[in-house]
Amino acid sequence: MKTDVAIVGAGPAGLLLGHLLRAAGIDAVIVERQSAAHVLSRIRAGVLETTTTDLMSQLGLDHRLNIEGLRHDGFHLSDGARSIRIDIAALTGRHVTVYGQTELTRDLMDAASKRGLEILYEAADAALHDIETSTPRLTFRRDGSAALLESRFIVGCDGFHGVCRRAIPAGAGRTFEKVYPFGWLGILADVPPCDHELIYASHTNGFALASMRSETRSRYYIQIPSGTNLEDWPDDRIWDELAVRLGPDVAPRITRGAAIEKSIAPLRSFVFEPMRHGSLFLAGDAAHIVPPTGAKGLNLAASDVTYLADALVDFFRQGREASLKAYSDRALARIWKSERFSWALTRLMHNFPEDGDFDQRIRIAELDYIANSIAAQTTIAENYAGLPL
Ligand code: RFL
Ligand code: PHB
Repeated sequence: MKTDVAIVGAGPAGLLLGHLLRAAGIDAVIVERQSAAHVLSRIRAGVLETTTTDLMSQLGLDHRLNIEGLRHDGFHLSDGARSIRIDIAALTGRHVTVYGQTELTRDLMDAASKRGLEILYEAADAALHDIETSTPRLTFRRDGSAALLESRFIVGCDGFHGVCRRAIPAGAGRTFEKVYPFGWLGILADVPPCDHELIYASHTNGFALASMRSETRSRYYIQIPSGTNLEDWPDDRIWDELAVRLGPDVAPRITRGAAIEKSIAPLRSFVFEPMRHGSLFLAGDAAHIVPPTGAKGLNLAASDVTYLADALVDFFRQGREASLKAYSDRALARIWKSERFSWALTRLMHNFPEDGDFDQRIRIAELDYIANSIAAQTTIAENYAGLPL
């Protein structure tokens, strides 16, 4: 099999890139390890920047997003003592859209075959060869037989645990990493949300987040120590803890219900530089991870592939390599700003085991500053809404 661009991974990065290339008449094939149903069963991001929703509009794939997406003009930071509303619309003239990653992925998957984007699901043992040449090869196993995909470029959109980043020889790249001693336990339930906006809450028991997928489906998270067992958290214990952490004003508005999904996600900040080695490019979680506090992961995947698609179109249409050479630096400039924001919001809103009374006072002072400073609120709002491409 031959194509222009072989993409590994059918998450948001791979699917968006595939569609952008097909829209420009460039051939692309996506090779995905899991089944489509498995990819759609992963409950992840919920908040889209306008850079991401604009991309779906540009692709003409925003029909359901425009109907079902919830426009949010603000969100809340609370610490029990007070709730600070970050008025994104008033401070920046922008907004974010609440639309689940599952739904965005479904829209991209459903449109793939109509647009000539081939996705090969359940492809096992993907391996990269000759990435330092202009004829890289991807081998894998599918339906019990060995398969080969030849292309001009391979793009690794295969997430943090994928094979593409690992195919880059040691010494050809550099890793920057921060692992947090806690994770998020998420619960999804078909109950109305406790508020029409998201609430990020800092509490002495730990962080909590009240989010949603629709007017009838809620998504909540609580900070839990690394190593926590999901079995130790039956639904009632989670609801009780959410009521405590979200505070007495919000607690009466929480509607409890049976979990339709529960999972634990570790928190990590991670960047791999550069995002290119020879004919291999990396995009999305394959190259970087942010803790979910800033709602940036999926949005960064979308900005990476916007830059990369532009550069690949330049290469295939005009034979120009300059944009491909600039891709890694261009993407990393935006990535590091989102890394900074996600780290800072995580630091502000979570309990760290090493924190003492001093750190607690600093946190209170910072929240107090944010509550009383339009400048501080604007900084948070413009980062949350998404920095320009
Ligand atoms: P993905 O989504 O991990 O997709 C990678 C795909 O590659 C496949 N794969 C392979 N395929 C073939 N061969 C191999 N060897 C392969 N290895 C892996 C995988 O099966 C998969 O289908 O990466 P991508 O596309 O870069 O997208 C990144 C986003 O998924 C991620 O950044 C976000 O979910 C992060 N995130 C959030 N981002 C936001 O922008 N806003 C949010 O509100 C938000 N909330 C979250 C989040 C992530 C969370 N978790 C679970 C980590 C909330 C949570 C709890
Ligand atoms: C979510 O709804 O899953 C969500 C929302 C905001 C975040 C992270 C996750 O910061």
